[in-house]
Amino acid sequence: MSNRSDFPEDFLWGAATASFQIEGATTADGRGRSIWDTFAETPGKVLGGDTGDPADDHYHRYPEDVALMSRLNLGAYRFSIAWPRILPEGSGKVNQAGLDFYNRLVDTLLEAGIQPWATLYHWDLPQTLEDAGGWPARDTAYRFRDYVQIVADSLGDRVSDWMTINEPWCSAFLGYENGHHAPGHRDPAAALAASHHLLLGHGLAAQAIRSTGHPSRVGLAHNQAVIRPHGPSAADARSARRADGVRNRIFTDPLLKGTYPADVLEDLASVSDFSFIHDGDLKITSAPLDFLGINYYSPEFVAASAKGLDPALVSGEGGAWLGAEPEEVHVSQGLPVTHMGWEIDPTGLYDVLLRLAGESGGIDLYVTENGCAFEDTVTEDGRVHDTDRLDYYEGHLRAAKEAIHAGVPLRGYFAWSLLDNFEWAWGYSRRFGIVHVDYETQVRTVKDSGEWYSRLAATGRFPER
Ligand code: PNW
Repeated sequence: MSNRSDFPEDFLWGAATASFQIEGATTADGRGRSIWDTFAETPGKVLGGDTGDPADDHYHRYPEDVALMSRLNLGAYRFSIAWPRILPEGSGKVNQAGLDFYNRLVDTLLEAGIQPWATLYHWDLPQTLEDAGGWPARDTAYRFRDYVQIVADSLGDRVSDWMTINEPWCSAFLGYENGHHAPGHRDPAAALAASHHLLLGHGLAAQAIRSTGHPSRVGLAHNQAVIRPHGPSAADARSARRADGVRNRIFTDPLLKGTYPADVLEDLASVSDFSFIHDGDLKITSAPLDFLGINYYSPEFVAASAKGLDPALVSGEGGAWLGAEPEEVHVSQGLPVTHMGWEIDPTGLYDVLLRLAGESGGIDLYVTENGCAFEDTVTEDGRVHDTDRLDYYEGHLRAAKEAIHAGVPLRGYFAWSLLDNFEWAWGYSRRFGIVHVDYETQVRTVKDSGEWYSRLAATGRFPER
């Protein structure tokens, strides 16, 4: 057994959460309403009718939760700031009590020696801004900039790393194209405009943060999809290319190159004329990033058509709205799945890290989310024996280690999630935590995966199992 570390000594070990998923206290201290309050209260949108309360009541229990992070040996904590706590109406009057909460959280983290990594938008858009047009409206990007300026002025002397937007694809497409997420619209043209305005908002927010003069770093958390053609046919390759365009390159090209991919503009010409791209926008969206955050869960296999495939393996259709043939179907490979039904394949993490290392010009990369849902129970011994989750983490972290050895500048990793939480349209039915939460009692129980992760974080070495 060698004593050498598996990870570089300064590798950052973290865990991640998001405001609406853990805070609860949705009416406390002047918080305004967000699109997720509205969506969750709309019958049929969230499984079981679950809402943002009580979640993990983290708004009141944050000292206990930071103590838990210390016990888990975390070097960093990725959390998000709820825009409607800071600006209940989306813009205008600042709610000092909201800013105070995040100031207390940041100070508590720093006292515990944990780096605060703050996401500025993890999907809880103030409802008033949605009523004024939401992300398909250009003005929302400017309102986002104003909100970010307020937060950066207040916390920028202590927050080491900012992520402007979490997963712009999810906000734009789940929110405005297929309606699975708030605000629940089904309008492809609106989704494309939303994508652009999220990127513009990112760029404007980066300017606002940098204007404070603090040495903090600016990035975002991007859920780059790992898209593979199901079969060797030219048609499947074409579907994969189109899916990659609208899932990945429509975001990474404006961010990293300051352009839009020509094939995507052509594929989508019948959906939108892209007149929402104004002169100068791409200069704003492509200002150099200090780091790139990558969220990865599972790869996706696409085929041009469901014809001839085992119907049991066709897990969904996407891209029919792209207009022209061929359509695009998602095909399962028959691998083991998590409680989300997402196939488990660590090679996807390796591939995405290699690809983005190549495309991002040598900036630091972080895995800002990776993890899995399983049906956990606290057993009679008072523990959660989540071997399946532990296997998932070990497999993916071994892939991350391989990527580092292949030269990827991967500097840290955040487990999704610190705590079981509100899993969006799935409500509380899907548990992603390395810490179990009993939603009746709010008791936290570190799962076996959490114990394992804490040992890895302390030593940089894969613990014996
Ligand atoms: C991400 N999809 O969400 C989010 O950043 C987290 O808030 C969330 O809890 C986590 O991943 C697990 O789902 C996603 O349908 C939600 O492709 C849905 C999808 C992808 C990411």
